[in-house]
Amino acid sequence: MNKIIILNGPNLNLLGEREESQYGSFTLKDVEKICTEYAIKNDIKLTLFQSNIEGELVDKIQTSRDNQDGLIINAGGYTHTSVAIHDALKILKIPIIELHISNIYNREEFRHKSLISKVAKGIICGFGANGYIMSLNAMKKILEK
Ligand code: CA2
Repeated sequence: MNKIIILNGPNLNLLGEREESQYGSFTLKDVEKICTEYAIKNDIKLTLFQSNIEGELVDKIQTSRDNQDGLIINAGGYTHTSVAIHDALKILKIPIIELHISNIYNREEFRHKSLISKVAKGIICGFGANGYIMSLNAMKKILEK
């Protein structure tokens, strides 16, 4: 059974509460529910983790070295700023998928730069909540090879 972790960064716990035009009306709980259902159907051991704290995300990435087969990350605003998250991901030997709910390339210029992309196998962005399932499906295919 493949083990996949999905990490969600700062402010994603607020999904569904504000900025619905940008991020949709679904909550983080809704996202976690659809991901859990997908994991059960596809025989994946799924770990879900959200934090607003950069160091907690770094800790989780570090522990994923030993206990995960693949990592999916929506690092939120840290995508564009965090050298610490970039460095932690770079050390991993497992595949990494970068995920965003919105299309960061048709938004403000400061979102066009991602420090995660340099260490990710691929990027999924702009597909709303469906991006989470798309990422799980992509990771499943990578791990089946
Ligand atoms: O599109 C994405 O998934 C982002 O990673 C979301 C981040 C943003 O900083 C990235 O540039 C793109 C922000 C998540 C904030 O989510 C909120 C949800 C509801 C209300 C306020 C913020």
